[in-house]
Amino acid sequence: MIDTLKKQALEAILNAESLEQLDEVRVRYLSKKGEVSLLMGKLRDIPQEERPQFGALVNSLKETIELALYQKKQGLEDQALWVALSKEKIDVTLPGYQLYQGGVHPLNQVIEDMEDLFVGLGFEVATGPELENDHYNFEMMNLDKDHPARAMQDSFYVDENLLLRTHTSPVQARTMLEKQGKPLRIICPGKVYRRDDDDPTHSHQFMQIEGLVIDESITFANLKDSLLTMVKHLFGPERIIRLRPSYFPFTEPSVEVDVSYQKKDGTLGWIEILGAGQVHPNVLKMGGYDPKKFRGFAFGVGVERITMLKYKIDDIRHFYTNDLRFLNQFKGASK
Ligand code: 2U9
Repeated sequence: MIDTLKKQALEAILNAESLEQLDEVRVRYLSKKGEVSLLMGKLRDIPQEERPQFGALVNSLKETIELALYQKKQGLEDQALWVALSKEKIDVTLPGYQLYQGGVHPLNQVIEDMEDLFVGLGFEVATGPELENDHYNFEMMNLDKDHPARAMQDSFYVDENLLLRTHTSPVQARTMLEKQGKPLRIICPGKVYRRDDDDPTHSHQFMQIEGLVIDESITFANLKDSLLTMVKHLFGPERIIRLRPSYFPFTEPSVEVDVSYQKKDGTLGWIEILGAGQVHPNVLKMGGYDPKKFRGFAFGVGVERITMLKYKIDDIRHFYTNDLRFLNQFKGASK
């Protein structure tokens, strides 16, 4: 009787095709009023001495059915999962989430482009502190305490001696001392600060690139050639430059440099873009170079100014206000 029941139960479990059908089998055999409980109820009808053996057999039957149910349940669940997964489709062609990707700031693009050019010409890139002392910012640039040109570079002083550098020239002064009289070729890009009322063409903080070359046989022709190379690289091979006499305390002679452009009527126009000159003998001397033996040339250019000219930007403040409508126009513009 027990064997027949076992056979029937195992067959029913084997034939169950769904979790629902399997549960029906469980109820039929293992619930309170199920076949196994009924069998247990027959315990009273059999002789006392046979009861333990009968009880053990029914318990073993129950365990066998439980195990078979458990295994079948696992099988059916795996099968259901497999069916669900094989029906489920992921459309790999759907676009993913759009991640915002920033870009290099237009001023940094121009700086990086200039660095590439000048490194290719044999220059090193030098940087230095933005908080400078009076000595490097002014004294070593041939601007002593009562020099009227100090007023041209109205400054932000932190105390009597410390100020936010008004140009990157102190980096050049420091490099001259480091090089201990050896020839040098450097460009110095960086932020500079001058007291100014901000408007479309002025900012109290802006960026400069200054260049300095010192060697034994440097001439003005070397300066002119370097500047022409720079201007053609920046604005195009059709451009030419024009030098006009000027004055800076750290260079003698000094020039202002204009770049050519074609006016609407086809004639040639000129726009001032930078200042330059032959390094003043006093500056050479203070930097540890003998002016009888060494010559140098130097130039300084406002990065905002050339970037504005290159990309026809009408207000310097666009560079600092982080408006993505402005900045996004320069994404991917760098080489
Ligand atoms: C050393 C010697 C000489 C750097 C120079 C200029 C001319 C110049 C201006 C351009 C626009 C500043 O950003 S701006 O306002 N600069 O005209 N700068 S010569 O001369 C040096 C620098 C360092 C040791």
